[in-house]
Amino acid sequence: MQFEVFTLLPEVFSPYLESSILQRARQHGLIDVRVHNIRDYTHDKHHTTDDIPYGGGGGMVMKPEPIFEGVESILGPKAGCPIILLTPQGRVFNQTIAQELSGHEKIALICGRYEGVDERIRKHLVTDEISIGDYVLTGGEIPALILIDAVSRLIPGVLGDPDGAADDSHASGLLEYPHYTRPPEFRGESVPDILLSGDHAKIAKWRREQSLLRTLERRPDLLEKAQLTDEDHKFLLKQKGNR
Ligand code: 21W
Repeated sequence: MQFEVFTLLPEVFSPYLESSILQRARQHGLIDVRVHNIRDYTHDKHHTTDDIPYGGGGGMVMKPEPIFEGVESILGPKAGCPIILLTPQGRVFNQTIAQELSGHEKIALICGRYEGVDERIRKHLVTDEISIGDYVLTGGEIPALILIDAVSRLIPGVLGDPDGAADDSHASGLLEYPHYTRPPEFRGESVPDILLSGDHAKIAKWRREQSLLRTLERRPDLLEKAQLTDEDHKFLLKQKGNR
């Protein structure tokens, strides 16, 4: 899978991409991230990428020409792949969107800075607008890295474990059950006996119930979309009765 990233801060991408799982994925040819400096597609003496807004008001707006030229020179005149603008105005990124994007061979990501981008970029270049949540950042670079991270780990072979991604809390629609490792007792707190029992059926049942409980407590909104069995429903009803 190929990511073509367009940004005014190309240097922020390498440290993360050169670490751990994504580095390995790149070395194995599973993903390729090319980072393009929007400033390289300017032609004036000062390499201008932004300008004051028509109509007045504060802040600066990213000019259309360098972004159009950069994207078109890398993707060709008819891209055919998603061209995603990272913007606070986009649809909010989630696991379903990550799965959908992981089906593409190539994705272009445009990172905004300043107050935003000239509206003609949205209207005539971009195919999709994505936000990573309702808080204010200084630009789209970290959102682009988040998207690359979430999409890459869904590509077969990127995670060591072949069904690692299927096991995820957000793939099942529930939060994860509690995890424990050695030692069996730490600062007076023991690992639940059931996990040491060796009874795999009981352990699976306990984990499922813990997932349901956690989701009910912390993210009841997720229960509406989660795929629940009759037994799950019975368990949840019993919990609600006890509160
Ligand atoms: C932040 C750009 C605020 C524009 C009304 C008028 C990309 C982002 C970004 C940024 C504004 C994402 C204003 C979650 C984010 C991003 C920079 C608007 C204030 N309000 N996902 N002017 N959060 N942020 N400026 O910030 O580019 S995806």
